[in-house]
Amino acid sequence: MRLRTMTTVLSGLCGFSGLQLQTNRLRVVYMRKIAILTSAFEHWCTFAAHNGVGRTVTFGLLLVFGQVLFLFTLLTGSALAEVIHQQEWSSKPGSPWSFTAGKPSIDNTTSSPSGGGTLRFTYEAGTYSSSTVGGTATYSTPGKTDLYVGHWMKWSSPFNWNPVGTKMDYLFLSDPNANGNRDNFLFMVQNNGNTLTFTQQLWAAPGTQNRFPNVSSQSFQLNRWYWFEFHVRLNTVGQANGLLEAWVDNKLVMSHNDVTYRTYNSTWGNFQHSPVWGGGGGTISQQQHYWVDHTVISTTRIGMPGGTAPGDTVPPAPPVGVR
Ligand SMILES: [Ca+2]
Repeated sequence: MRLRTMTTVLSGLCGFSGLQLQTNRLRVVYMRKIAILTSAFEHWCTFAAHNGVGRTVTFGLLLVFGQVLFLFTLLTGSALAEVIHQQEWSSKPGSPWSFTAGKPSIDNTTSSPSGGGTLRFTYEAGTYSSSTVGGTATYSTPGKTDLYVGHWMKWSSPFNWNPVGTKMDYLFLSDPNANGNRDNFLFMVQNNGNTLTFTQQLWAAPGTQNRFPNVSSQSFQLNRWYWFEFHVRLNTVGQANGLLEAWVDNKLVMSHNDVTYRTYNSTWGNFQHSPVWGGGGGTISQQQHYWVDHTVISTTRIGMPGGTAPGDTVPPAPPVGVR
């Protein structure tokens, strides 16, 4: 009876906290643990009652209470530490989102893996002498040193890739340096859809720092949704020890642990869907689009919606002694 009550309470707690896949596994482990403990405690209570072991019962009770308290802290702590924001793009949200005037737009006609509306960036046909962008969507999330961002993305077909780079996302530090500029980085696609590039832009160290897939290569097709996710942990100021990971469709493609994200003390600040077509001009032969959906900003791994649970990304060691 107590076990059932405990399990019900915990289920309710876990359900209410809206934990994601990663924590689901954790909570299953702890629910099992707590169920076993509760069951053992009940048996002990019965034994103690029959044998008049009052002090031991009290001690047992304290032990179980401690476990429950620990579990509660763990679950609620995880819930608070997980998803900061999730956006389904059924309409343009208010603060802390902000948008360039009139664009991008909400598109309810394109089907997406997460359903409902999508965020659509439009590039008009023309020959451009410099970069162009179909709008910017900015989410302000200051105070974080470790951040995950994930979203669906798709380019229309046909689509002219920019000769230099077709950008997707930017992330800026929350504070400016002494000259009023913020260090930032971006992700873009180069080489006609065949290269995913990370570009760090440090004001104190002019000249960009590019990083490329070093785990698995990745090229992008048109008219196909991809789940894109990245993880960035700030470096110690003065040390090149920042962490960068990127996944495409849940596959780790990039993992670097020697990135300099900042040269002065600050935290992550503004995330942007800012698909700048550029770094240089070029010709767009006809109107084309870039779509985004299900934008998630989190402090832990998000994982592709509907995909397998994200776990460790280190492949298992090859079997030994198999003939
Ligand atoms: Ca949607």
